[in-house]
Amino acid sequence: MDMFARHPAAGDDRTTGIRHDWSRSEAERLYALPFADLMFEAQTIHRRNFDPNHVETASLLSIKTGGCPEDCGYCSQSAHYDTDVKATRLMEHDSVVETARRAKEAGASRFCMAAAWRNPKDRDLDRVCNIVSAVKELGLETCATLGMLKPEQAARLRQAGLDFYNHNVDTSPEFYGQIITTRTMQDRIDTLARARDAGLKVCCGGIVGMGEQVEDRLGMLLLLANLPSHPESVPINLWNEVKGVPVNETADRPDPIALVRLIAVARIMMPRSVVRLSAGRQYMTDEMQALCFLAGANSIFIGDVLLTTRNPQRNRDAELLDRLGIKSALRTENLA
Ligand code: SAM
Ligand code: DTB
Ligand code: SF4
Repeated sequence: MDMFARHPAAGDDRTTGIRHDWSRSEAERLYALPFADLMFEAQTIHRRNFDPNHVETASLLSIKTGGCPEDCGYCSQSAHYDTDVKATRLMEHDSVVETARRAKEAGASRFCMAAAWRNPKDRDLDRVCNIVSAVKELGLETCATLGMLKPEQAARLRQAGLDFYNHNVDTSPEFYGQIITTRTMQDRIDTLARARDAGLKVCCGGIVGMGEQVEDRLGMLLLLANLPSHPESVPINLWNEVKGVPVNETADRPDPIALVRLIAVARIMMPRSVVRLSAGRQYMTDEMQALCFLAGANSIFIGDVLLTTRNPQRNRDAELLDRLGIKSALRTENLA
């Protein structure tokens, strides 16, 4: 199937395969392909753009946990819900840098620092900028996720050496209002544009398994793929269960094949983006993860915890990648 033959007009670059004019019917048609055809299409595109035997390893640290004023219905860190997470202050500079150093030793190539803020205060941003510069000096790629940014804040982070800004759309525009009321989808799109304008690379994706329909998952991919530039990183999170948050009432974990199909559609619609199999790997079998890598996922978070929830143990990941012959910075020999 040649999804490019029908698009000789603007937005269609036949040499790179990068398009920003995906229609819902195209996304639905891809998603509904016989599994073998969908996987073949995704693998073909994946191999054209990436080493199919390489997976990026990112490490995550919550540098400021809990007490967040936003009401994201899936999140353990929102102050609106009674969860087991205790609020902390912004971590000390040296402990963040030491954690980053250990993450590098353990096989991380990117270090992502997350703060439970609606947006950073300028005073806090000064401290984060110093941390970013020090982490960058360790030879790690740097990523931060700090909530909404003003244009000058994005510029300062870039100057400090930040490579990526993570800010997720989380779900489809249609389902969004059922999950978050304190921040609009347009607020998120504005922050993404500010990060991009400041020269930051963008990491943007969302969550599945919150009770959304397949059409919402495809709606989220359409939103991402039709942004003015594709995010360089697209994290696909499977909701990691958290007690005490409203998403418990609606949560519905997708059937594994449905998730593999979604990853394949993301790969086809955003051929050059690194697709991260993000939260929720703790629920996945090795076989399911292997299918996700075949479908085009080429990044994972390593480490036993994400921000407040669990991730597969590092030795399980190292063994899985070894069994699949996948190269990464994470090797069994650097297991401390
Ligand atoms: N506070 C910042 C913000 O939301 O902009 C940054 C940190 S926030 C935890 C980053 C992203 O993690 C969220 O946008 C959401 O997509 C994802 N996330 C949060 N809790 C999750 C959970 N329980 N399961 C899966 N993904 C989750
Ligand atoms: C993203 O899309 N997933 C990461 C990162 N960006 C910041 C966060 C996952 C958090 C999972 C829930 C937790 O551990 O609290
Ligand atoms: Fe706050 Fe981010 Fe959690 Fe939303 S996802 S409640 S903004 S920490």
